[in-house]
Amino acid sequence: MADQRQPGTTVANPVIPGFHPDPSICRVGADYYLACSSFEYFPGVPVFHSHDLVHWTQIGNALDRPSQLRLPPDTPASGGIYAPTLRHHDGRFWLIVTNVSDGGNLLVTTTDPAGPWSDPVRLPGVAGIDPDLAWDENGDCWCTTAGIGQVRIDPHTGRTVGPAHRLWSGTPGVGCPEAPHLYRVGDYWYLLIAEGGTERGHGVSIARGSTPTGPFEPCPANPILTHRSSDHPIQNTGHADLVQAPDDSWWMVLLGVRPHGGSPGWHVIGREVFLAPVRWVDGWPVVGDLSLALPAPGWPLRPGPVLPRRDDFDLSGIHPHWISPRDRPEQHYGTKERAGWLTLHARGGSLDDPDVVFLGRRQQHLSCRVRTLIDPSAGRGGLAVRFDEPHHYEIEAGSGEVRVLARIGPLRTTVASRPVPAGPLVLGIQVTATRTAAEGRTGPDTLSLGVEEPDGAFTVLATLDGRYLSTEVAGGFTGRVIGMYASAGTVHFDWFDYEPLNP
Ligand code: 6LW
Repeated sequence: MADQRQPGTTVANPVIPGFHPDPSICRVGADYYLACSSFEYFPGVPVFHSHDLVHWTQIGNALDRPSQLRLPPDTPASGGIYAPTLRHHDGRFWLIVTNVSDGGNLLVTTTDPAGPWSDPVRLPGVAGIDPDLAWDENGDCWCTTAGIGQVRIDPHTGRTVGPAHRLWSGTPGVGCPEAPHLYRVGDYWYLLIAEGGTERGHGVSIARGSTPTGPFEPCPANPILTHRSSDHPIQNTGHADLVQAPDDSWWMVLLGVRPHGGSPGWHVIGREVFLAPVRWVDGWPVVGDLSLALPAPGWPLRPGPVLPRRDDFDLSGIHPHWISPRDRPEQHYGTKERAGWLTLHARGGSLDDPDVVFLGRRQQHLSCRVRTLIDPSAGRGGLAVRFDEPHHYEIEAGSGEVRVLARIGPLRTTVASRPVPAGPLVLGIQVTATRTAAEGRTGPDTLSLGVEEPDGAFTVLATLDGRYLSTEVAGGFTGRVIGMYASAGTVHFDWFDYEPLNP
């Protein structure tokens, strides 16, 4: 087995920051592909590519057409798309996933993971979330779901073949067995699961058997990974998938969070993708160091992709990282109406409304600055940090003024306002993470919302506590998304800057 350590070399974990939970990975030759959950956002299931497991580039979204992804208007925040499994088999990529808000499990395929992916094959006979796909030596396809249950399927038609059966309930006394992935490694079939719930008790356990249908013998060292009851800076570690590198080393991708501030610790950008080395001892996987500075894989690292700092909206298409709640109809979102600008036509009247016209990208860094040049002369709109309908902060321009608005649960308030001259102006939000070792009651970060003056100086209208836009307050499975919206009429945006800052 290859040496997994390069003395003195570290790379940053998380390898995919921001809300990208439930990672599933596969390798084809020298290329790795990874997919994650997307919940109420359209398009759904972001797909990433990497050559080294460390630097990832989003190449598309598996579900990017309404014929593949319907999120009805009553889809709640954190409804929609849960937990894909991505596999390569028989010359094709297969992705199985659950739309909890429209028909349950579905499967799409492609020969190019950047897309397009096929229209979905539905699996009405497969109950449960977190579906996994595995093919045995006979070519039979096994679909394993949270619980942990299993049924044989015909992946071409979505029909089940034979009855479903229960495989494993996880470790006695630990709840929520979920996120199964089934693999053949050497002489055994391995059943990897998450258990303990996706919060602080999360963990990864494994069992093995001689057939894909069991019986399965739990690993005596379970959980093979958990940070529960520890003061580790990465918490909620679980929902993992395994991959073997071309040099025969093994790796785990998993979700984890980075809580910040005082007790109880708030995580604000959701569950992120972390990487950990794995070695096999006596036929069981042993998970190595999982830290914010990860020992580099034992192969040459290529330079990582440069994050697009500015989106200029000069092309007819937009980057795949842009997402919108529930749908993104062309009549409300476009880059052709005014050349070089993004045009938004309002539908819902505010971010409180499920049909708000909002185009955002995940906040991926604990500290960052975003700016946009808005022309609100034919409407009203602005720049928002969205968690869900009852939790968002925004700075909004229109009718000769800018206002900072905050919605926290049942409370909605205008925090500050000021007149501005007519015409385009730059709105900005700076997110500043609290330094570690914070006092007991310090929040995770602050958000300063303001406008840029003609001389380029940034005037802050309000600085708000970030804890109210966190999973610990809002609940659910997502994280912050920052972007542009329209609340009345037509609003144009010339560009959008996202700049990571050192915490
Ligand atoms: C997902 C489940 C989980 O279906 O959270 O962490 C759920 N694990 O496996 C939503 O992401």
